[in-house]
Amino acid sequence: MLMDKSRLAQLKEEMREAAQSLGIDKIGIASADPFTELKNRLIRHRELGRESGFEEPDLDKRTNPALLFDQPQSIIAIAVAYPAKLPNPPKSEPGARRGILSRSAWGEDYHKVLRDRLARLEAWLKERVPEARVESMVDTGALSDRAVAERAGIGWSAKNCSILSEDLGSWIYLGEMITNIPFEPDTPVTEGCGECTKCIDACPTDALVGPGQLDSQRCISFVTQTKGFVSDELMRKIGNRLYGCDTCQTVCPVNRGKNWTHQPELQPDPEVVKPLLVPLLTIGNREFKERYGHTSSAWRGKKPIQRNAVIGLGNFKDKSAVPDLIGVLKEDSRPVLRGTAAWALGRIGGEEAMEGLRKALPDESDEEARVYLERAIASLEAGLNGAEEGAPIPRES
Ligand code: B12
Ligand code: SF4
Ligand code: SF4
Repeated sequence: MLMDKSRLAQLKEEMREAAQSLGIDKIGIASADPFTELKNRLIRHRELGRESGFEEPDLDKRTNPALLFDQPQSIIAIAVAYPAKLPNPPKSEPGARRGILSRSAWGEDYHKVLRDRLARLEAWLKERVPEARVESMVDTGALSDRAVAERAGIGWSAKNCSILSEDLGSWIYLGEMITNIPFEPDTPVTEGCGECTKCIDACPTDALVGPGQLDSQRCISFVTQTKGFVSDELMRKIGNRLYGCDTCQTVCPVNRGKNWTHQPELQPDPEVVKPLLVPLLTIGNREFKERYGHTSSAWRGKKPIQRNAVIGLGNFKDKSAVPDLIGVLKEDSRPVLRGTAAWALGRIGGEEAMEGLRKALPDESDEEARVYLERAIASLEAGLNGAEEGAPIPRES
């Protein structure tokens, strides 16, 4: 592409100035060179079994922009900031317990919002450089959004794994656009965590096995997005999280006081993001789509969220939920829901729960769900509320 250096520098400056009006909170340029160090890191990550399985499996594509785009010249990285505080949060009370969606799932699905911002940026660029070619991606693309953002100076790669920006914090979604425009790359931000280890110390499952190193299989955010049975240990640690986990970000001092309310599509409806748990147990497909279909929490369907609602009720030890949980145990067609309801009843305890469990046992045909039922009964018989002991419950395969 024929463009002299001063024109390129001017265009870059104009683009930075236009960002806010395009709905973009931060913009930076990364070179399109291969991410060689990242590749080694990803190989090691895989060898250690720490992947979630949601990543693009082809590590060459993940780390070499030239395999995704003909002669890439630079990558434009963007960040869009999202809210961290719920206005007038509804109370979670005995008899009316609530679960919570992570902040990354508040408001409109961020894939849609960032694609919109990238489309606006593309139109802006093409107006000025008609021969520009671009390829945009958000989350589901092959590239590591965090590695691109880090290289483009959006923020540093923090100990909680997030891209953390001094001014925006880590409450930012990331996206990028590979281009044939040879913009001058920006300088990466120097690591700013210092001696702090608050996120590592606060992680409920010790999933942060080191600074910037995550064992995804233990990360609650990942676990809430699985569809199968969950181990007793992890169910206890899920607490009332219905989707995702924010703990390693809420404890971060850089995030203190940061709450971004200027992106209209990303503002939460408190009743949607902090919903009552009991109604979720029997929510129909149509209602689920209406309430959650527009959020990023819906991508795995309603089953994980319903399973997590059952787990939440168990963790609250909410006796008033026992009849509803017995309803799931008796009537839900999905073994994971029945088995998890048995676990929740075992955790809550009491005569009514025990009776429900005993009555359901002879009819339980699924082998794994039966294990949960038997274990819940055994623990209540032993006077242990909530299977305090016992062999590990089978994990999702
Ligand atoms: C798979 C995935 C997950 C998995 C695994 C997360 C992980 N940390 O690996 C699960 C389901 C657990 C997950 C959870 C979350 N995710 Co996620 N996820 C992704 C996805 C699709 C790929 C991430 C990946 O490849 N990880 C593998 C690791 C090894 O690589 P990486 O993090 O991409 O790259 C960094 C490391 O390699 C590191 N690194 C490189 N070399 C070396 C060397 C050493 C020695 C060390 C220590 C590190 C290091 O630096 C790179 C840049 O930071 C990206 C989107 C994308 N396409 O990139 C979103 C993405 C990372 N997720 C995002 C979000 C918001 C989350 C959650 C906060 C959601 C929530 N509230 O529940 C949590 C945070 C969990 C956490 N502590 O990381 C955002 C992050 C935004 C930000 N500000 O950083 C992304 C970028 C989506 C987006 N487009 O906005 N996620
Ligand atoms: S998202 Fe939650 S479980 Fe995962 S690393 Fe952060 S604090 Fe730990
Ligand atoms: S809590 Fe501390 S160590 Fe963790 S990301 Fe924030 S500043 Fe870094």
